[in-house]
Amino acid sequence: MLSMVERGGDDAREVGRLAHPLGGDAYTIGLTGAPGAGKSTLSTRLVAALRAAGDEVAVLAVDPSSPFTGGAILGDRVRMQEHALDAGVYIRSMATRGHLGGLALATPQAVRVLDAIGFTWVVVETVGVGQVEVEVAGAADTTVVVINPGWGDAVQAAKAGLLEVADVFVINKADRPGVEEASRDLQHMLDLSAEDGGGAWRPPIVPAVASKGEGTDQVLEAICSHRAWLEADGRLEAKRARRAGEELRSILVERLAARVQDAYRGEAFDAAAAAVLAREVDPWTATDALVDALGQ
Ligand SMILES: Nc1nc2c(ncn2[C@@H]2O[C@H](COP(=O)(O)OP(=O)(O)OP(=O)(O)O)[C@@H](O)[C@H]2O)c(=O)[nH]1
Ligand SMILES: [Mg+2]
Repeated sequence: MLSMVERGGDDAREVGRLAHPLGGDAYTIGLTGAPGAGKSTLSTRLVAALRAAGDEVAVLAVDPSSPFTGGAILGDRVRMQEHALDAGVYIRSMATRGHLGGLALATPQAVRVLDAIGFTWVVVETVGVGQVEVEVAGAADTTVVVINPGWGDAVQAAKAGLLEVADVFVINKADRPGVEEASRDLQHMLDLSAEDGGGAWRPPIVPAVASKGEGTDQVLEAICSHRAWLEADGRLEAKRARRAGEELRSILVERLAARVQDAYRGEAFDAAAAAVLAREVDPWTATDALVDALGQ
């Protein structure tokens, strides 16, 4: 089913249609950050912690197929091997097949399938470079942004748009110097972007050494606090309602764009363009007629 989703088209739509009524119970965690920040190492640790609690976990490692991360899929497989024999864990790398919209459209469908199958948690790992990758991770219930110690990393994260999507910050590789500086930078930027008024969520900043498993429990606690905050006062429902609206909107835009494309190739369009050229009609009135024709 995930392969169908990856390929897109009618099969993907049919899979989505069948899966949709069965889902709604999975909690999604987005994990994003610069290449090599330690996302996969951290997600392996999180999987272990969630498994220890008896939950079933799926991980989608979204591979942007960029030349810089060509080794990502193999690397992830090797790192994730400790879970290979565990039936309660499912790990898959999703390829984008080169076209950008593919990633944005296929990932939510893949999550829908894993949700329908009954995974309690779905972790979506994306490299936090590029708007689409950031958006994909940001569409999770809780989004974890992984940065590394040292001056400037937090600033880079902010430039990539990661500040806006972060619910939890992890300063991974805290065995290296510069944890304090990175934390201070983040605090400062959070102060600047903080919303006025009480009740807003302020992303906690959690140091971790994923390679040694240090800080995993604290990261999970931060995720669970954010979840508890979302679940209070109907915030999670509101967030998911916004997401459903966003999804509908993008399907609608896609559909309408396809129809516009058809109309653009039609005779009525050529006739309208000729009439505009001959000054028989102004472009706005001509467009009104074309839009009316789209609705039929
Ligand atoms: N020193 C140190 N190294 C770490 C830590 N966590 C991960 N690493 C190492 O950092 C490298 C990259 O880790 P990954 O988990 O593959 O990072 P990633 O963010 O998933 O990388 P991409 O998916 O390629 O973007 C590996 O060699 C890890 O062993 C840490 O806490 N400290
Ligand atoms: Mg990775």
